[in-house]
Amino acid sequence: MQRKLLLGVEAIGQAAVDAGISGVYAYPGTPSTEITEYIQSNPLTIERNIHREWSANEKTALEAALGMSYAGKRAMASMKHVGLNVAADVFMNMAITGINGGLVVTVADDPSQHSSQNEQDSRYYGKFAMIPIFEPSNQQEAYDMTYEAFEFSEKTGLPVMVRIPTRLAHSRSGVVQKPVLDENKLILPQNPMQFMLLPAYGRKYYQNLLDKQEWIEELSEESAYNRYYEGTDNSLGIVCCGITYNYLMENFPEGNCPYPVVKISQYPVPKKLLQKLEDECDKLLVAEDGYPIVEELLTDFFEKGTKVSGRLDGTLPRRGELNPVHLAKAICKEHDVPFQIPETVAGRPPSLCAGCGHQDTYIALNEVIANLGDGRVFSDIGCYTLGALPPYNTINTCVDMGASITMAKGAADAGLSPVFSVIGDSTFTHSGITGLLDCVNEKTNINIIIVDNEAVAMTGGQDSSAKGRIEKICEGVGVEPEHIRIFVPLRRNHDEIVKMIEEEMEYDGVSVLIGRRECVQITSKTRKLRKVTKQA
Ligand SMILES: Cc1ncc(C[n+]2csc(CCOP(=O)(O)OP(=O)(O)O)c2C)c(N)n1
Ligand code: SF4
Repeated sequence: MQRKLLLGVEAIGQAAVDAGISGVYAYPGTPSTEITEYIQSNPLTIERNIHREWSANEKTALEAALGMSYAGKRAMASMKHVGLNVAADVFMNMAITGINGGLVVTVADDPSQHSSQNEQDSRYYGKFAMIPIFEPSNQQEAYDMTYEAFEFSEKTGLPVMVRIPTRLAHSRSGVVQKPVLDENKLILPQNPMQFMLLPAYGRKYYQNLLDKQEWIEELSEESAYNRYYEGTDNSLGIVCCGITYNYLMENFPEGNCPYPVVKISQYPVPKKLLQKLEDECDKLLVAEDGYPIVEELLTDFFEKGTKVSGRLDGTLPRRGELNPVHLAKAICKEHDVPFQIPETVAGRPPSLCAGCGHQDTYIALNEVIANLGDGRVFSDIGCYTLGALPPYNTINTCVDMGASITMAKGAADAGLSPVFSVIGDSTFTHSGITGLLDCVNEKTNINIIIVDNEAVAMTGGQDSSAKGRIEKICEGVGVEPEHIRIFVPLRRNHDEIVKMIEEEMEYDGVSVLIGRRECVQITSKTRKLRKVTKQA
């Protein structure tokens, strides 16, 4: 079989294609973005014309994936961890409806918050929804487990979550491929009411989900990905979840870890394997790259039982991603080669690119608000969030996608005036439109600046879902056309932009100012591409 050198995210994309998916549905978000990008550029995907367009947000993505599963075909939805908050409604409910075609939800978590607002652990969501979770420990498992997840989903009738952290997503290893499968045929669910969650049906289906729990626990017990490794020194037993098994074994290149180890890559947790470890060892260490979920499960509430250590008692750091050195320290082993960050990657604070239009918007806005007092610019998530840093120091908030409009509205409701919201074009279409509708309905006194660079720049320049149509959307939502203003964020337009913002600030109602200029990175990419095409 073919062997490829793949990133963890690419291994997942390749596995989904090889397993015969008919569609991937996703909204970009680091570190999950390349799963979809890999599928988009895969030759077989193109040959089969598999669905691969970006969705407007994670909720619409997961719902569409569920619809494809309803029609009997295999589908994958992919997102970053905070994206699952957006998709949580459908995620919880599809565990109850179950699936028809195999459905896999890939969620990439970001412990240490390399590029996220928080480091939440998606395994909680999987447990909350009571569905199987696959947590690979390396790239080959990322491939194998994703490939098998579709069949597992069809066998159990449940969606399967594949959870990976940033390190696994963005590091490479050789991956051996499995045979390419055909796509499923279009077949509607046998029970035409399977996806009907009126309470009379929902209660019954929830009971079905509860009834399946024992079975999926047994499947975890039998899983080839959950293993008990014998040791020679039973003074300590180690539980390693997902990638932490890799981190532990990097300390034992000969594979000679003296302590018994239970490796967990499939949930619900394999109770019997854990019981055996507890029976045979004096104390336990639990390593997991995320929250101390398994550690909490094993920690005896009344403190009568086995001593369990990990993130909760400080043996491992309470927050942030783990690494082999943490594991070495936890088992009192010297790590022979201390990890060092190469100088070329050390200390590069983020900043807006030279020539970025967001700068011109912030310079103009700063002039307008200079004498108004601080704390009135609500913002959001994207490249423009860098407006929180010097030399701009313009914006005061960044919480979750879309919150700039709704938080500004709440502050306006509280009496703060004037208030500003600065939001990107993709963030606006992701989850700003409904907030705008609230403002229109209540005639909120708010100035919304949509910094429209016609791209989802922060995640690599994917197409924005309403390119060139933002003003039409605002008008459709009910903003008065004379208070929808468009400007071009360029230094030479500074005075005009300042005047426009000041005029709208005087208006007691909803104003939308759209600053439209293409992201310069996209402009330069397009230019280079044109040059290459011309030369060819
Ligand atoms: C719920 C959620 N999904 C995805 C992301 C990842 N993300 C961060 S910024 C961003 C793009 C923002 O694009 P846009 O609003 O157009 O601003 P730009 O970066 O282009 O300035 C995305 C997708 C996130 N932080 N939260
Ligand atoms: S990538 Fe584009 S939007 Fe982001 S800072 Fe650079 S120029 Fe600005």
